[in-house]
Amino acid sequence: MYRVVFSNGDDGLAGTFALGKSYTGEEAIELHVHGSPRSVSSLVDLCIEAGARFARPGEFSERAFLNGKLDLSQAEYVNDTVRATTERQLSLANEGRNGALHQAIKRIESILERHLATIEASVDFSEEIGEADTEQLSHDLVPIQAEIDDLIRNAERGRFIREGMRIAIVGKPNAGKSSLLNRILGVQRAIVTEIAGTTRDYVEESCELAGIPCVLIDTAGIRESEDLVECIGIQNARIQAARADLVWYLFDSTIGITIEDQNEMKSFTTPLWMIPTKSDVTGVEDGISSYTGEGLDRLISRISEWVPDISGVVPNRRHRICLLSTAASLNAIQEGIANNHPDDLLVTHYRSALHELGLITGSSASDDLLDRIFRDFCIGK
Ligand SMILES: Nc1nc2c(ncn2[C@@H]2O[C@H](COP(=O)(O)OP(=O)(O)OP(=O)(O)O)[C@@H](O)[C@H]2O)c(=O)[nH]1
Ligand SMILES: [Mg+2]
Repeated sequence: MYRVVFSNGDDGLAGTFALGKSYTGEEAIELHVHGSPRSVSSLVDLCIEAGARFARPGEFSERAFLNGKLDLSQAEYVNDTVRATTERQLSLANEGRNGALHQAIKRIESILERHLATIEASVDFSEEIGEADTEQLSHDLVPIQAEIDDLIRNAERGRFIREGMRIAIVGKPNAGKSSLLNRILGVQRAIVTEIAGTTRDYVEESCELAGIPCVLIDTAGIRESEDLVECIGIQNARIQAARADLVWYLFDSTIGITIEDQNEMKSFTTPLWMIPTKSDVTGVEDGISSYTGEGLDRLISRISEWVPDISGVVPNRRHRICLLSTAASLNAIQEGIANNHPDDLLVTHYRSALHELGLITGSSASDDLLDRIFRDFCIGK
C-alpha cells in the first residue's frame, strides 16, 4: 500500500497487485479514497479521462474465471456470498467459494476421464490390448453414482436455506392469521379486528425464522361469501397456498376444527401444518397465542427441524440440473455395460457426462451461458 495524493487534491491509498496475485489474476491497482461523492466522482472522471471504463456486472469474477483463478461454480458462490442475508446462506456460500463443489466435480471428472481413455484405447487398439474390462468400469462407477446422488440430494435439501421459503398463513376468518403475522414481525402490519373477513388482499412480508429467509403471507379468511371483493381475496388465498412451500393452517381452538376446515385442507397439495390458535383462552396443547407469544418458539423450532441443517457441498439449482443429466448418462453407461452395448456407445455417454460436469465448473460452458451467469452479478464483483 502506498500513500498517494490524487490530482483532484484528495489523498488516499493505492494497493498494487502483481500479475497472478489479484482477484482477477491480472496486474491491478486498487485506489482507496475518502468516500465523499464529490471526491469519488472527480477521481472516477480522472480515471476515465486516462482511458479507464466502468466494469460490467460480474466482470471481475468473469475475468477471474477466464484467468483460471476460480471455476464457474466458485464464481457463482462469490455472488451468493455477496447476496447472503442469513448466517446459513453465508456458510454455504463460503464452502462453495472455497471450492467444495469444484473439488468434488474434479475428482469425479478425473475418474470418468480415465474410464473414457480405457474404452477409447480398446476401441482403437482392440487387437493389441483386447477388450476393455467393462465389468470393472461398471463396478467403479457405483460409488461415483452414489456421490452424484448425494450432491443432488444436498441441492434439494439446501434449497430453503439458499432460496428461502414461502409460508402461507391460511384458515377461516377470525382464526388469528393477521395477529400471528403481526406478532412474528413485531409490528402492526395487517389490520386485526373481531370482524370476520377483515383481511382481503394478501399481505406479504419477509423475515428470518430459524435462520431461514422466509416470506410470510397473510391471506383472507376462507368461507362461503357473496361479497365479490372477499371472494377474490379467498381465491387469492388458495392460489398463495398452492404457490407456497408450506401452509400454516390456523384454526381457532375455542371453536375447533370444522367440516369446512377439513374440506379445505383436503384441497391443498402444499405441505400443511394444523395450528390451533388462541391457546391463552383454551390452554390447548401445541397451540399458539399471538396475545402471550406462547407456542411461537415451538412453531419456529419446528421449521428448523423441517429444514435439515446441512453443511458441506450444496449445489445450486443450475448445478442440480447438470448433475441430474450426469446421473442419467451414468445410468445409460451401466445399462449399456449390462446389455453388452458396443463400446463407442459407451464413449458417447461418458462424453455427455463429462460435458455436463464441465458446465458446472465452466470448462464446457458456452459464452452464452457465461453471459447469463455473470450478468446476474452486482457491478464491481
Ligand atoms: N385471545 C386471543 N385472541 C386472539 C388471538 N389472536 C387473534 N385474536 C383475536 O381474534 C380476532 C381475529 O383476529 P385476526 O388476526 O384479525 O384474525 P384473521 O384470521 O386475520 O381474520 P380475517 O382477516 O377476518 O380472516 C381479533 O379480535 C383478535 O384480537 C390470540 O392469540 N388470543
Ligand atoms: Mg386477517
